[in-house]
Amino acid sequence: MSRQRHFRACHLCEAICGLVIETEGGQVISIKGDKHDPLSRGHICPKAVALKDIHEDPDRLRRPLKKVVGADGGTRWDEISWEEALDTTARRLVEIAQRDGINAIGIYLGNPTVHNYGMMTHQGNLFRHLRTNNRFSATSVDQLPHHLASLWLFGHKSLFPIPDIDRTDYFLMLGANPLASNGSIWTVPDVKNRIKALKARHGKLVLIDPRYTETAEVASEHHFITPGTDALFLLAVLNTIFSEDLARPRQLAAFITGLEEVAQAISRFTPEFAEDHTGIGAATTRRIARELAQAEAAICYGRMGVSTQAYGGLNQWLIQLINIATGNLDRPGGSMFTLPAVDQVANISPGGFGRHHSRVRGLPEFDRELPAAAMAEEITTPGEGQVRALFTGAGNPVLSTPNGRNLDAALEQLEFMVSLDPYLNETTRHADIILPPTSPLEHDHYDLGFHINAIRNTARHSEAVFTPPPGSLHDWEIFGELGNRVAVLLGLQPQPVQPPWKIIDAGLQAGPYGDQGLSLSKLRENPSGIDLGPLQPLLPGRLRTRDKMIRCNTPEPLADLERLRQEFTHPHHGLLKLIGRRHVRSNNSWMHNYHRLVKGRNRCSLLMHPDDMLPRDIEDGADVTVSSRVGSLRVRVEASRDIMPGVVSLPHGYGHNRPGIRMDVARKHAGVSCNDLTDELALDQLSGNAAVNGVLVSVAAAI
Ligand SMILES: Nc1nc2c(c(=O)[nH]1)N[C@H]1C(S)=C(S)[C@@H](COP(=O)(O)OP(=O)(O)OC[C@H]3O[C@@H](n4cnc5c(=O)[nH]c(N)nc54)[C@H](O)[C@@H]3O)O[C@H]1N2
Ligand SMILES: Nc1nc2c(c(=O)[nH]1)N[C@H]1C(S)=C(S)[C@@H](COP(=O)(O)OP(=O)(O)OC[C@H]3O[C@@H](n4cnc5c(=O)[nH]c(N)nc54)[C@H](O)[C@@H]3O)O[C@H]1N2
Ligand code: SF4
Ligand SMILES: [Mo]
Repeated sequence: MSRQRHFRACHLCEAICGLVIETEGGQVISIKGDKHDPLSRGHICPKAVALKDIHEDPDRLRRPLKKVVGADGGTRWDEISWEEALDTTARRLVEIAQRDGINAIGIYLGNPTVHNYGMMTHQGNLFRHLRTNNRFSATSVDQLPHHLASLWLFGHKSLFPIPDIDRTDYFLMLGANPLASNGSIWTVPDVKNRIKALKARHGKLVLIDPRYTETAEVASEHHFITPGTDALFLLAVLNTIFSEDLARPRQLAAFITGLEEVAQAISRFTPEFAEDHTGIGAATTRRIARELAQAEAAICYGRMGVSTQAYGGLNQWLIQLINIATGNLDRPGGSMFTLPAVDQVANISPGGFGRHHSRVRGLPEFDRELPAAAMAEEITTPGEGQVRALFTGAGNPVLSTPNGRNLDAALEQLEFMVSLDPYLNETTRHADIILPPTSPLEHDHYDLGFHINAIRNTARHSEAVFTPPPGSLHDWEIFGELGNRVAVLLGLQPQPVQPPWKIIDAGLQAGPYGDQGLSLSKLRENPSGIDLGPLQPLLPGRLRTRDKMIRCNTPEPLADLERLRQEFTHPHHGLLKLIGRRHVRSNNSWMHNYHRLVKGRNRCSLLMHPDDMLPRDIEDGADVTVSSRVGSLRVRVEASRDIMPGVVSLPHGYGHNRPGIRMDVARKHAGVSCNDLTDELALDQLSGNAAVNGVLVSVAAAI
């Protein structure tokens, strides 16, 4: 048997590292970093080897499953043919939609959708026939505030300013831990060395986080902040920039308006007002504001910790206003826009906000999706528009959305549920039919979702490593097949389904580098990827606002200032604040079934400061009960001075001890689900994003 080398992108996180995979026969022999990849330069993390483990996992489903309820009321899963699985799914969806109206269909799409380009290019094949208001996704437990800020300021939900770390002098980072996450809305493989290089050229990384994280260890400066108070800190920074006359929008001045109005509206939010709540001294805040404003090139960036909290929308808007006011938007070494080879900004809708609202709680849609925190009530509350059938794709909302227990119970009330997923897990166990796609190594790959967020313009296409086994279907083929079956049932013409690479090839040729000959065949000749250069200033041309202006005085976040002011004029409550935690060997809820990633110390523990443990009589390593409005759970506590007093931290994505799942290794490392504590009512009221950070909890020694 001959050995073969394959060049391949790792699709597991946003860093999109280039890999060299050696195979022999049907086996993966080795997985290494690809030194010739222009973006990742050979970097990989310990998760890359999981590509082999996912592919070989005996628990990974290879055939469609159908739930069968026995005479004794017990359930079992039968393997069925693709014909039966697809026919039944299409028929049930159409029946329910025709009987109860289209809003009786619910859709939830999870995070790996964005890491699997065929799911992005082909979901429309099915969903164009299911134009329900009840669409949900992981976006509203994640980056929704980034989209909103981009829509408001730049006119398109996907126009994300990307920290140009390799050329910056000063980096103010809030609520992100790229050393564990490898970067998010910021495709920045090898981030540790890039931070080191920043410091070596006498630049500075200032990190604001309630935990002294892996990233804090390499930062120049770290400051604890009370969870959920970042808006006060950001306002204080911006306020200082205005009041000390440090605002200089430089090249942006010609196409921004409304900055003065913002300066006026925030004048009461001083560093002194913030200090009482954030825990960051007024003098420190002023110094940071001055350093940032006076640096030749500076970045302000915030991620999960400032998005999935009560002021996510306000935070992300303020972050961009700081970049704008200091002239660091669209400037080398600041936050810049990419010009990706397949240009999503040109190809997809800009997004919209609040054009309809959820039936039960009246929460606003964003980009035709409702907040995931509203999903359970839309299933359980009777009336017109109640969700009776649910399609989930690449998602595990039972573990990843607030009050997961509540959703867990709600899913049982559905009349029909189908899951496009390779695993029988906490969510898909509620399905009537599970449709498992091919393994990632069995289909080709293009990073449609992440070249657009990368610190350099690059493009790369990876061929499939293995030929899919007979009788298997890719995610995109499943969407195509289902879409056509639904079309026929609706009396419409089925459409030919072209493979996603054809769409990419067309996108490359029509894209910004098409006139330089970029095409799929060119990428195939360069399997490590093609470098299209560093990010370039692109404004105002790339703005998608109607008049190519940036209107800084966005009414919605300005109105939200009053909510903030009111909350922080009231006294404190005395409860602890729960935040999350990521680890480089884990990835959301689905990376716990691979022995080499979960072996060793149990990582699903509650971090707590000794000063909070002493008065509660809690000992290091003991079990504690953590309780919130929605529930309580028992978990082992780990004393740590790396966590701010008053704050506790528990990772999400665990809780694999539920009956009926088929993930053997994960069950043995079950842990508890942090989202059995997070609250579906705790939202950023502005955006509808889930506030999974800063959840009020009490902790007591377990009895
Ligand atoms: N408390 C708390 N909650 C959080 C977070 C947090 O920090 N704290 N983080 C939030 C964030 S940022 C996110 S993105 C969400 C994630 O939330 P989800 O996207 O709902 O959950 P994942 O854990 O990513 O589950 C991915 C599912 O996709 C399946 N899958 C993997 N690859 C493929 C594929 O190629 N095709 C298909 N069809 N299926 C596939 C897996 O088997 C798994 O069932 O969780 C959010 N929830
Ligand atoms: N290894 C690994 N990598 C991943 C993932 C994973 O699960 N594991 N998930 C992927 C996904 S889907 C995403 S979205 C990204 C997320 O990428 P990041 O946002 O970089 O990762 P997090 O670890 O969630 O970082 C959030 C930080 O915010 C802090 N924080 C919590 N609350 C607050 C607050 O109120 N204020 C401030 N200032 N900070 C706060 C937390 O302590 C934490 O350090 O990671 C991606 N990469
Ligand atoms: S950092 Fe790790 S998981 Fe992320 S793309 Fe690179 S190798 Fe894959
Ligand atoms: Mo995410």
